[in-house]
Amino acid sequence: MLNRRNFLTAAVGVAAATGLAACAKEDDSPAGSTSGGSKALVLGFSQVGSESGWRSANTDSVKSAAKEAGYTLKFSDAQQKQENQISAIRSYITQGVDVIAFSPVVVTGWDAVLKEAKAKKIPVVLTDRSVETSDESLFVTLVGSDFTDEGRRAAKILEKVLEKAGHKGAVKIAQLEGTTGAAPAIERAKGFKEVMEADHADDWKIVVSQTGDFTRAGGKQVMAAFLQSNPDINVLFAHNDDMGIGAIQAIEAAGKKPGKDILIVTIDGVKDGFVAMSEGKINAIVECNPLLGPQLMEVVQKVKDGETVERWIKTKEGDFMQDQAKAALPTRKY
Ligand code: GZL
Repeated sequence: MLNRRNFLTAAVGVAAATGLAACAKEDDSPAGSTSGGSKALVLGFSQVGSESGWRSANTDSVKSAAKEAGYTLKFSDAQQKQENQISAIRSYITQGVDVIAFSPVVVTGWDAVLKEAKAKKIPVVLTDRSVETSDESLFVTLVGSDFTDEGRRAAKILEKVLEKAGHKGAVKIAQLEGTTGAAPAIERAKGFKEVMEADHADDWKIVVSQTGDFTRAGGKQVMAAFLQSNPDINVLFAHNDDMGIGAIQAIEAAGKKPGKDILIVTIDGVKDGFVAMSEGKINAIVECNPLLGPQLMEVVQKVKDGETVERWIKTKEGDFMQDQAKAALPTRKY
């Protein structure tokens, strides 16, 4: 898995794939025209699924940026199943696309299919999430956020939320984790724990933690169970807005006030998260920018042209307290 130390500046060049684009496939964006009559770049993209508002915005960004760039986009939605992503990548290899890009649903289990792409000289670009592999040559770069830093930022902004709420006494935290085995789930939990253990070992405690699979339904269901087993929870850290929004429904059903009885910090910054924050139900949001499309297309062209690219191209993102929500809402792009 990528982390700040190993990959910040390692630059990797790749031979441009010369595979010919095969015949059309479902969900192809129209072939764009390119200067000099050369064939439009063909990009095979395997998306995690459509589990959250973040994911929908990410898909829109990839599709619109590919269209803007004049690329032929072959797009597949894996419905959060790794086997679907592997078969989509295999299909792109068979079709001889120029570049393969994907957001890996979990970090392990990719070496075999990525070796097949390498054997056919098709470069692979990771977007959003990373993979664990001992063979660095299996992908060229990651275009995405630093999830461990997002976890640290969530803990740091929780300090401000507690202070603003005038919280006194023990901080009993429920954690709604993302998809088990997914990079954002692993790394956000790690970053949050790092700050908690370093700066709040005596008064913060994660009393319960379980995956809600990044979905609203998952967040609601698991939070309801949390409230049964740990009625004295006074903070919720949710790895994404959608699980936080689902949890709000469970908190209200239990007769408690989200944002007051239970302070809530989430990650993503989708519009519905900002709406909940403007209603006082979420106390702070750590942004994770899904609008990776333009950066991805830029990198894809460079990779096809055999140019050297950075090993990790990080997205820029901010953090928002509740009193910033109303002003920020009109300009939120996702
Ligand atoms: C993060 C992304 C996560 C979002 C969730 O980059 O992988 O997946 O935080 C989404 O909303 O489901």
